[in-house]
Order: sequence, then C-alpha cells, then structure tokens
Amino acid sequence: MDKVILATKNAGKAKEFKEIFGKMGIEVVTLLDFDEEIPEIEETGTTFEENAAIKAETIANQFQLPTIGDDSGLVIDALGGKPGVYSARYAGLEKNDQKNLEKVLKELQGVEEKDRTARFVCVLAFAVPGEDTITKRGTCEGTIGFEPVGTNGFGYDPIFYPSEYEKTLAQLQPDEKNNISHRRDAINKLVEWIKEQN
Ligand code: ITT
Repeated sequence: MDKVILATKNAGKAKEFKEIFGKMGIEVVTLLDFDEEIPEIEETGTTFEENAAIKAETIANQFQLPTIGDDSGLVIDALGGKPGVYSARYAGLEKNDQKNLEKVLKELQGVEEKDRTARFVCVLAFAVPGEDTITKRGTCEGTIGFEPVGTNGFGYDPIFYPSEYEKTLAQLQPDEKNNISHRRDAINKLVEWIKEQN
C-alpha cells in the first residue's frame, strides 16, 4: 500500500492522516483534494463502526479504489456517552467546533474534576471493492477541562486533557498529539491488520 483514499472532508482529520501516514511512506488523498464536488455522505448509522463503513464503502464504490473512512468523536461519561457519534453536529447542523465545545462545557457545569472522565474514539473502516469491509477502533483516555485552552488541533481538542499530559490536546505540538491520539491508535491497528494479510 503506497497510496490510500481517505473518505473525509474534515481538514483537521486530513492533516493528521497526512502527517501520520506520510511518516510511513504512504500518500493520502482526501475528498478535499478532488476537483469534482463529492456529494455529502449521510451518516445514518448509530455506531462509529457503521458510520465509518458507510463513508469508506460509498467512496470505494464510486472510485473503485481501496478507501478508509474515519468516524470519530468524544465520549463523556458524565453525559452518558454524549456527544459520541453526534460529535460533529452536537450544537447544530453547521458543524461549528467552538459552539460544540461550549455546549459540552455548559452541560458539564457543576460536574467536578474527578467525574469529568472522557475518551476520544476513532473507528477506521477499510473498504476494498468486492471484499468485506473491516473496522479498527482506537481510543485516547482523558478528562474534560473547565474552559478552552490552546489553539492547535481541531474539534474538542481545547477542552480535552489526555491522561499523559497536564495540557489539552490543543496545547500539544502536532507530533505529540499524533503519538497518543485515538486516530494514531486506530491507524496502528489498521496498518498491523493490512500487514498480516500479506
Ligand atoms: P467527515 O465525515 O468528512 O470525516 P466529520 O467532521 O463530519 O468529517 P465525524 O462525523 O467523524 O466527521 O465527526 C467527528 C467529530 O468528532 C469532529 O467534527 C470533532 O468534533 C470530533 N473529533 C474527532 N476527532 C477529534 C480530534 O482528534 N480532536 C478533536 N475533536 C475530534
């Protein structure tokens, strides 16, 4: 595998995939790199696995090429697992990162530090035309802060303190986040699986 399509229009994800796969010598092409407009893929599933497979299979069928789909999100224990699969649109259809994290902070008002445990989940689906799709799940454990801190990364990074650091993911350098992230964990598992097939 020296080149792969990633079925995402999320610029934050695209950057991280290019960084991580780039170091493995694998070129990544995302839906943001195509000249033609790719229709919005409807995420009708109720699990990360289902939605990742929908994304990967839609694009694999369209281009007849092996494709990876990423469905990811933040799972907060005190909110019963929310925002979960609804992370991108938590505060509305416009997918606004700032509004999303403000909604989470508001819902966690009054919840003390020890009860603010959470994890990022990333499920990657690998779809190859004519073959069964497989999925791999990666996680990153941590806690939710009380206010946004840091400007790196994307999404909920400014309010997420990974267990390994006393900083938010948005305060880490790209390489530091990529070493411990849910996306990295899932990519490692997928690459391991692909190697086992050869
Ligand atoms: P695509 O479907 O085009 O890939 P999307 O943003 O709609 O883009 P998801 O449905 O998988 O993708 O939603 C993922 C959301 O979860 C994302 O918008 C962020 O709000 C959050 N998220 C996922 N990974 C994250 C990360 O590494 N850091 C911060 N937030 C993240």
